[in-house]
Amino acid sequence: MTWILRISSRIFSRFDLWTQVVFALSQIRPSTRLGENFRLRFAYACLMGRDRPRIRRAFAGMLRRDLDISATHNLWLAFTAGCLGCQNLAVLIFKKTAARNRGTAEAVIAEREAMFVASLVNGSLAQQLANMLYPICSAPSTDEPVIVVPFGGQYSPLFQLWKQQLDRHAKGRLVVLAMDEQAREIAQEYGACDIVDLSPYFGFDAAGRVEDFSKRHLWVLRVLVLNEMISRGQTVISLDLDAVLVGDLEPMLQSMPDADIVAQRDYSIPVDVARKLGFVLCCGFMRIRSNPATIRFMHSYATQAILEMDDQTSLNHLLVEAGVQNFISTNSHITFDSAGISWACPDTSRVSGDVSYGTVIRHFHPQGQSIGELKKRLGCGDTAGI
Ligand SMILES: [Mn+2]
Repeated sequence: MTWILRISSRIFSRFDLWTQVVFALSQIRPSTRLGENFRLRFAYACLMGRDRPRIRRAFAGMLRRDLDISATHNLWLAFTAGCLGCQNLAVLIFKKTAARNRGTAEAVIAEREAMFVASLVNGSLAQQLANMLYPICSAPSTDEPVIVVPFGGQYSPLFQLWKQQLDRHAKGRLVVLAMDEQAREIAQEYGACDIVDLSPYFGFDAAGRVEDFSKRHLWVLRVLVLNEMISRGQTVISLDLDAVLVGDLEPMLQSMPDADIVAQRDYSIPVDVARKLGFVLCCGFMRIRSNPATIRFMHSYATQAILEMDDQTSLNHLLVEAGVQNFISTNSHITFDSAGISWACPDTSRVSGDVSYGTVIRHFHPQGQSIGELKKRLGCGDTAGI
């Protein structure tokens, strides 16, 4: 019978019937039987319908039934409580899980999550970041933007390629968000960049890689960093490490209508927004000016990112909530107004989500290709363009 509930939840999701999604999936008992995908779907439906009493009651029932079945399951229950905007409850579940399972890997994760969520909610994390960013943001100001990129040490060959292409095609002060010790050391060796050490906010597995549960911390941390920089008057270009420049950035920006925020246009998550608007904004590439409107927007973006623990879903949800006005589409870009901000997105022929096309930025999602292969696909060998 559970397959009917699973399929129904899919159909309900398709029509944004979040209460029904929660109701269908909460019939599958215990909730440990949901499986990873349906757990994520359930959490997302909770997020989308977080103010509805029926959804909150369904989750409360699940919590009474299924809390402490396993430590791993508790981590998900706590995460889902966060999606409902109950961060204090999430912290409580994480703490209880840590205490009950001392000495296990799950306890270590739960302990760290409790601290992370609590420091997000009480503002101490934002304060720590502000302190770290103070020297960077108060350096003698130039007209050049700050270019922000997150970097985990395991991607060091990609960092080399990304940096080579950045030096060829963009101007600005590079700020590396180092996720681990190795990334910090490599960025230091490269020199000529500022480093923000984010490693204290991640957990690591035995091989020294960022542990899965804490990976998502990066997205909220990045929004908080951008928020701080924008409110201190910096123009910021934010790029993913897998968003590689293959053409000059400035001429493209110059050729577009003046906009507070320029961002990559995509058709991906959140799918419900993509269906509604016909596009989503992708956080792999953004150029954000600093002005009173963007400063105000970034504050609400930071709040939303803390709730959703994701930069892209929260950005697009803010867009849908505010509505899109004055939408204009041309061959080279789209422009629109939303949330008190003017937005522009280059056409995908210029900024793409694909490794094989896009004249200025290609934001591919690495699928284990070698660097040599990537260079070939991107058309940027060591001598190309020099
Ligand atoms: Mn990316």
